[in-house]
Amino acid sequence: KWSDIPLAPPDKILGISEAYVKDTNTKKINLGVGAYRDNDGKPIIFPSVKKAEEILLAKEVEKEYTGITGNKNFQNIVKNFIFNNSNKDANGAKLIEANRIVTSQTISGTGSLRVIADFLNRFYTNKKILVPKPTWANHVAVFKDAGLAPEFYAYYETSKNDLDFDNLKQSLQSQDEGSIILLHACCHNPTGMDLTAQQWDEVLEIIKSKKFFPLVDMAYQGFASGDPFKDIGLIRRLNELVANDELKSYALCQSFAKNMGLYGERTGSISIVTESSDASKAIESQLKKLIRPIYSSPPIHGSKIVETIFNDENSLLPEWLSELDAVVSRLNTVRSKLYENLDKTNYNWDHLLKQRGMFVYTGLSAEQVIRLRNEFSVYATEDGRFSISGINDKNVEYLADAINQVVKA
Ligand code: PLP
Ligand code: TYF
Repeated sequence: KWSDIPLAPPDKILGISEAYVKDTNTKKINLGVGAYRDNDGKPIIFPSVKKAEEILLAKEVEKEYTGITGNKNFQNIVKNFIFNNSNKDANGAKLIEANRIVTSQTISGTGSLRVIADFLNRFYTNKKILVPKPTWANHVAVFKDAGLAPEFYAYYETSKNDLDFDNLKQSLQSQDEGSIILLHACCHNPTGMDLTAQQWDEVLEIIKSKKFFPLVDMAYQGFASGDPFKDIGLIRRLNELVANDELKSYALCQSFAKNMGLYGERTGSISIVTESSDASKAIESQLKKLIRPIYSSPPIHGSKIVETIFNDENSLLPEWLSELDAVVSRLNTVRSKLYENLDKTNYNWDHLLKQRGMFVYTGLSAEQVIRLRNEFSVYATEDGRFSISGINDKNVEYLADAINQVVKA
């Protein structure tokens, strides 16, 4: 009977926005969901995206289905943008040239995670997937629903408000060989703390010796440095390992939701670096067989925007890059302003300045976050993650004051 179906709990992140909308306090602040807001607290459309849409509106003459894995032009743009780093990564260029990268457009980053999880469940013998503790909650949900077995590896120590690198290495070393391992390419969600190049090298050594299969999730490319070409150090390093035959294969889930502001357009991709061009052919055919009975083919509006921007190397592409840089620079400004206004006598806030991306991971307890919500109408998830694009010139002092009061008492 339908009436026997139990009520499911709301999503922890999206539930925050629902509660925020209902609050009538004019000083309310939404630091829940990781979606960009400008200094007036409003969502934006990148002007380069708007221009691309105008071009599409004028010239589009059909809305035909794209292929099951998207169209070649979009796939090539992704390959060239990320793996070839726009002609700066010779190893990636060779992999593309040798047909060793299979790319499929997907329903944004979440869709790419689900497709690769289904694919690995079908074709990879080991079902264990190691994910950092903490990680984006939906990682665990997607992997479980696809039949994989997520398990945490140490990543961050909240009591120290810092990476827990020694434990990270130890917890990977203690694993059996052959697991899948999820790596956040940059701007780790929720902590904002990434590994240094040196630390990545140490982790990659373990990955090699343990024969783990690396699955990279890159939802915030560009948000670490302001430049998407600079935020792919991990990809470059993985390409180098594959080129040197130290690693056979890895996969990348990627999204244009945040860095092009295409959230609801659901535009992203999955790429699998394979050991040979023959393997690529088989994998591509299996991806098609997997996707076809789920959603047949991906949406086309967002991917056409991406294509329009990348195909105009002289104006729209540099415009988008500078708009993205401005977004990241505003986030860094509000991060410093929040830091400046926080009372450092009772609490060391230095970790805020080391974190990158859309979030600060405050280290506040669930009780403190709940007090912020109940007493100050400041909405954030109970793990103490603040999505800082909700901060602006008008509310940063109110917010810092609220935090100071909650920390003091
Ligand atoms: N991966 C991480 C770490 C994220 O934070 C997000 C979105 O917040 C995604 C993937 C997927 O986002 P989308 O499905 O909107 O591309
Ligand atoms: O804030 C976050 O971490 C994400 C954001 O369809 C999000 O959960 C929201 C909706 C969605 C995908 C990602």
